[in-house]
Amino acid sequence: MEKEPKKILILGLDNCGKTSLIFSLMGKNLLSLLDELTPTKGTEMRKVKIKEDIYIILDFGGQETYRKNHLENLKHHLQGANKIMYLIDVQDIDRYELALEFLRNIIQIIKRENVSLKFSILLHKYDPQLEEKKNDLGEKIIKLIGSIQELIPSNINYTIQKSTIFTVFQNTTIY
Ligand SMILES: Nc1nc2c(ncn2[C@@H]2O[C@H](COP(=O)(O)OP(=O)(O)OP(=O)(O)O)[C@@H](O)[C@H]2O)c(=O)[nH]1
Ligand SMILES: [Mg+2]
Repeated sequence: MEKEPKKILILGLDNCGKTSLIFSLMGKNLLSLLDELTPTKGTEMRKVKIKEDIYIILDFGGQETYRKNHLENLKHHLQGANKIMYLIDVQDIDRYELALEFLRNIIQIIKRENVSLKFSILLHKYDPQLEEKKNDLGEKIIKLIGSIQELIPSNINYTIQKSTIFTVFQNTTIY
């Protein structure tokens, strides 16, 4: 008997790497990926089979024109969802505040709807060379982590992970 599909919602600002991450999870190689990527229009649904599990992944285009609409519709999508992934582009320092603001709005809706689901915050584009460099960015990321922790109420279970598509997908829980 086929297993019940798992429903995953992926949100974040435009250009933060959501569609790339999904393609990379689907096993597409990076070269084909670079050709295919254009900003996601509205919301795209992808069905992915990994071993015996089927995932329904909702990819919410992050451009400003769509974000308000996503917030309005989110409560419907939360029904039956198993997991939310929220991506922040760690290399896009100038938009950390904006990324936190969008996250804040999403958290409010989750609180209001009182749903229980897994919640992962992904610090994305945490490429291997960033690990090696000890620079300003490291401090900015630590501050960003602090802001995320302040924003999320303690009764919501979440993890903060770093991720990149520039290795075979790497995803390490750090908090
Ligand atoms: N350095 C780096 N770049 C990445 C990574 N993941 C994705 N990118 C790049 O980020 C850019 C945007 O990727 P998309 O996957 O289209 O971003 P998106 O979040 O789906 O954007 P919207 O569809 O507009 O919401 C592309 O040029 C990708 O190659 C990563 O791990 N590291
Ligand atoms: Mg996209």
